Amino acid sequence: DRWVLQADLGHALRNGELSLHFQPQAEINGRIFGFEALMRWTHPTRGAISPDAFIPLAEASDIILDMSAWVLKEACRTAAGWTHPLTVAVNLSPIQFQHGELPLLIQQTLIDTGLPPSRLELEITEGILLGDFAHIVGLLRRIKAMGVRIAMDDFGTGYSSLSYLQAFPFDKIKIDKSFVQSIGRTEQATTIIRAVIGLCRGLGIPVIAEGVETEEQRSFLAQEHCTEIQGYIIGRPAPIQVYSKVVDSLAPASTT
Ligand code: G
Ligand code: G
Ligand code: MN
Repeated sequence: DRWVLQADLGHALRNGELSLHFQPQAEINGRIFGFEALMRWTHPTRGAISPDAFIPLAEASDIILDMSAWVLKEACRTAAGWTHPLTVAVNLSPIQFQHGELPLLIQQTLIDTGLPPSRLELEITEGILLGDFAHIVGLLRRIKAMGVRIAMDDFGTGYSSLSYLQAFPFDKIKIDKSFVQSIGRTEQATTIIRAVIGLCRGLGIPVIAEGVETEEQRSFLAQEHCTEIQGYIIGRPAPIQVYSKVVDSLAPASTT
């Protein structure tokens, strides 16, 4: 089954079966400042397949490189077309750091799409730093030098090492949804979130909490001085048309 799916994945990009959903990111008061682009695969016979199922397959076969290049370009192209200069966040795969010239791909994509670098944020997971650490930090520094921001995704779930925060000046930390969803349920999660927010504030790194679904979670985060949130309480991942009012609301009548 895995093998068949992997073979199908090889055609997915060419057959136009991949698409992007966009999920809003907001200030704690709900004002949307940007979107995270999330890859979707609609299989011709099986229908929607979750990224959790197909991204590991794509990563096992280098198909991830073409798919990721497509996501980056599609996300930048879409964001460049918005009336409001909102930000767009794109997830990177560790495989992209092992092959090809990632900084050049990013630079070329910005040139081709016309998106200003300041509007692009790239999300990496802690796992990326497990490889050749010095090499990867070197690539991250080159990307950051272009004016693109780098965020650490799923913070606290993987191979968290506080030394990573010292080794590279991350522009944002994303607190994993598993912690957010334990707010009010376990004292440990509450304490961890409080500590991460305090740590990042001390280091001067902005924090965004992921997976915020309830007002109880939002108000706890507000009380802890978390400044940004992402989650169903703000909006679900959806085709960008669903958010056309947000990205284009003040479009001058003469140009529409
Ligand atoms: O929305 P959700 O089910 O979309 O995403 C599940 C997982 O897939 C998340 O961990 C997310 O980071 C990852 N993911 C979604 N889109 C992409 C993508 O374009 N590239 C990579 N590498 N991961 C992605
Ligand atoms: O790992 P990453 O942060 O890139 O993954 C984002 C994932 O989180 C996607 O699968 C997305 O659909 C999911 N997600 C986003 N907001 C919420 C939320 O409020 N609740 C839950 N359960 N999942 C969410
Ligand atoms: Mn992400």
